[in-house]
Amino acid sequence: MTERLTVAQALVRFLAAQHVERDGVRHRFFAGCLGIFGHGNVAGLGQALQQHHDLLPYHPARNEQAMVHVASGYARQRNRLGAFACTSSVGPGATNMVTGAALATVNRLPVLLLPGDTFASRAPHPVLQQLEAPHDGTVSVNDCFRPVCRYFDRIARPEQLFDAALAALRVLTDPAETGAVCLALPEDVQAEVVEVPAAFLAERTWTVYRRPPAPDALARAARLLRGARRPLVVAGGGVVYAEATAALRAFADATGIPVAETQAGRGALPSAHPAALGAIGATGTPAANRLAREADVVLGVGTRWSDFTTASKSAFQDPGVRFVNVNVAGLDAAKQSGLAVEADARLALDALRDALDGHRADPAWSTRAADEAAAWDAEVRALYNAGHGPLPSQAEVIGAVNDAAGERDVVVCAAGSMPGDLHKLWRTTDPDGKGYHVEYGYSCMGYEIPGAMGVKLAAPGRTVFAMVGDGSYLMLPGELATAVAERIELVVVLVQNHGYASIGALSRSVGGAGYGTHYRVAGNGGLPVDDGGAYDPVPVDLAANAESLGARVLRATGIGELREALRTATAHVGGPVVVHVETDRYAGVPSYESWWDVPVAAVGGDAGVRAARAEYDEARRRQRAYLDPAPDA
Ligand SMILES: Cc1ncc(C[n+]2csc(CCOP(=O)(O)OP(=O)(O)O)c2C)c(N)n1
Ligand SMILES: [Mg+2]
Repeated sequence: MTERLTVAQALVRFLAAQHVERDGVRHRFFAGCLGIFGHGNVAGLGQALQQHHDLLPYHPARNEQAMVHVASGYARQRNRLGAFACTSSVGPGATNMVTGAALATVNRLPVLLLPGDTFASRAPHPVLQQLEAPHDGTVSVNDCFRPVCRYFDRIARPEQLFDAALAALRVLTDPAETGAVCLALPEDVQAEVVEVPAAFLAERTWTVYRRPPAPDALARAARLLRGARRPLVVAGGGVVYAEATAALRAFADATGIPVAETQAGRGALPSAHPAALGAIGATGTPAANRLAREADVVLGVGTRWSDFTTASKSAFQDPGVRFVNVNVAGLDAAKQSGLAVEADARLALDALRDALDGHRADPAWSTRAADEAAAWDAEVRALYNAGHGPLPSQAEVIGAVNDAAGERDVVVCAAGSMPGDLHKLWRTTDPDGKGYHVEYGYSCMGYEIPGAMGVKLAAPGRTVFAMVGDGSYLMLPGELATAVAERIELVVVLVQNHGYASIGALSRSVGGAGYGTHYRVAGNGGLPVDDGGAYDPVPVDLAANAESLGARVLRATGIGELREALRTATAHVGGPVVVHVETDRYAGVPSYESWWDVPVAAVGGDAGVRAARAEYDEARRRQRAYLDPAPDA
């Protein structure tokens, strides 16, 4: 049995019929389609979406990059068991999605991209917005998606749809392979007829099986952990995605092994747990970084070992340190010359706990972890209540938002100085680890508002706080209008410090005096010396900007007013609220016994640059290669 449909109609009906299942729980995979129409998709996919709006809801967006961020935020909050499709026109609409694709792929989040493409027939070429490549007739701008997607296909003939669509779904629903997937759709092919077999349109379920650890690998990992004198767990995003937070808690309780967390893994073990050391690495707590320095066996669970996690490979200094990597992805399991345990995080943690059979870490080591964690907690309290003036510090703003957030509420952030401060300071409470959502794989300015919209669509029962710097806000504020149109309730905390405080501080640390990191009148953004705070900011009014997009805006001066505004904002229904607060850009949270490899000019520059280079050379001496293989016996 077949049906005569356009390629676009067949695709929309296929997407609506896809389901995903894990642990016996089954639901639809696609929540809907986000999009912006142009000549490359309005007639083909646009017609199909209109005809089948009851099967696959369509949400018009304002910027193609931002709509892919909405999809990423959604997929992450759904632990990768749900996704959005995103459709764009040809040309600029399509390339606007490339950054979103990279973010999704770097963070291993499923999003399906459906850019229009130029004519497969080539009859009217060159069409509006077409890139002409004199050397290659098969190239279009959509080839930019190849390096940033986990699967790329171009449907040049209608019958290719069946094979391409199934390949796309296999990758999207595989936790080890997932990321952005791109099906480029030439605009003529979208509207062409294809005989569609009924089986292609039938309900289909993609089961995510939990992969158990190989018995040999498990036995070796258990032996290593038994022999460890100073073991440490590093929990990454994989713990949360695998819904393994309860297993992690049980593992920590049974073994007394302290737990540090990456950005994506933050909240895997709630802050109040005695084994919780919080953030590790370049933006880590002194508690985690001190224990990491001495750890001899490090059990990384669901982490990709980014430079921020390893403090650019300086975090672990024990000369004999060895790694055990539990990961669904072979790429990550093999890192740091670790013992690769390619497995689901929950099954592996449960199996390791069983294999350790009551074995506990040295009580002195566990007690030390609890003492360090308690000392750090006191430091957080002090930073939250610093009473800095006349403008408050960013840490105090974070403290006020943390206090306003309920146990299951979510904080979202991505770039600037806030991700590091949140990593250190945010007190996590949600037992499922879904309360902390900092996109730090791609750390993409502009993610905060659209990413938070995706979170809210995935978790309507939670209050979602998007913490966004002024620089990040200016990059991509337009989706606020979409949040207004779609009545997506968000609390956006807009932290105005008149420029790039994070990069300014980084610049000063490399002897650069904050060059080019202030927004200034007279176009002098790159003043030669730091002005120590007496700067003359550009008179932009971002609160008025947000208001103009239809958001409710609350202007807070100081922490008292901020707390009041947050109370009002969290009670607001029916759309986004923006709380605008100004902070002191120079009142930063320090880095605690850590380092980030940012190379300093080896020649040239002034005395400041030379001093920074000397410091850099010194720090590089602590960088390790982690080439020693884990012993296999
Ligand atoms: C799209 C993008 N461009 C550039 C960067 C590099 N970058 C990281 S943070 C930052 C400044 C962010 O400014 P703001 O949002 O005001 O936060 P603040 O640093 O002031 O806390 C820049 C330019 C980035 N992460 N993403
Ligand atoms: Mg700023």
